Amino acid sequence: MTAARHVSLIGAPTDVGAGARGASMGPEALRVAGLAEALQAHGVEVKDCGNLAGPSNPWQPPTAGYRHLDEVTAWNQAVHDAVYAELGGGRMPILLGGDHCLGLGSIAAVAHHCRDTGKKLRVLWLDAHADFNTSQLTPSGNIHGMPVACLCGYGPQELIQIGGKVPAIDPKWIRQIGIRSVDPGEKRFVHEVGLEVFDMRYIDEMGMRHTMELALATMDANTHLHVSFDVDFLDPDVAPGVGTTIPGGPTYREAQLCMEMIADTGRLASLDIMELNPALDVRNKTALVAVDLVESLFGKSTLMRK
Ligand code: HAR
Ligand code: MN
Ligand code: MN
Ligand code: MN
Repeated sequence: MTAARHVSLIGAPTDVGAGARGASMGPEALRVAGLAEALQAHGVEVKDCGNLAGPSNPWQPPTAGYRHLDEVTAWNQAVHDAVYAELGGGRMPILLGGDHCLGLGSIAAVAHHCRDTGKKLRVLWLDAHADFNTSQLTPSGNIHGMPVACLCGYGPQELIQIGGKVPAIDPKWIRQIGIRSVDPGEKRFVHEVGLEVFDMRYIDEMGMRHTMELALATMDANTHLHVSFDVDFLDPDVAPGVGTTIPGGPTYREAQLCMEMIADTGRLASLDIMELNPALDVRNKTALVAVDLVESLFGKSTLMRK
């Protein structure tokens, strides 16, 4: 819990893994929306590490099933190194994306840190998409549709080895929430590997409370909880500023409950805020919603509870 009181913001201004340009402006939009100030207001000490540097987006078609593999690799290596360094310094990294291909470097670093420290890892993947494609299965070649598969060891060698161990994580450590867009081959692969997915049908039928109770079950004092928050998790009415809007996502209140229940565990130790695309947003509304939800992740609630 102490690490969560010392946060490091790490900007990764790139859209090399995405199918639309603009997520490269995400880090600055989150800063403009007051992310650091909002965390400080909850007693969090915030260090803004500024933005990482990396190659520009060449905007090329796929080669052998991947778009921009070299550039995606360079960015993910930079993200891995920065996230790993902040964790080693006893701080809680918050990665400001950037497209979701960078979830690979971030979580590979977290897994690396957990190996160093003997912690158990639980990953909550909040997303409209499973991001479990491979070069064989992808309809687009966009690597932001592949990071979860890469983390589980299915992907190109240069990406899957970034955290120093292949596979970086076990699929059993992942819980996906909010899923409502999965490609046909990707769907078969998700089942084959046995990913635990709480899709929108599940949330509709069982409710967010029951969903989160299950997704957060069986953690203990030695668990490092990582949240990878793809902003397209949210319903597009709430969060239009993303490249791949999928209707039928969690409402504002459902998303708040999701974040509040994560906060209640006291186990949150690292976070990604990904896919925010200011070029598609309306008066920075989506960034403001993201900041509001992150406040809930850090314990803001309507009334004092404890
Ligand atoms: N599944 C589609 C593809 O692979 C779209 C993936 C979109 N991914 C994100 N991140 N926006 O979740 O191309
Ligand atoms: Mn995603
Ligand atoms: Mn090591
Ligand atoms: Mn998504």
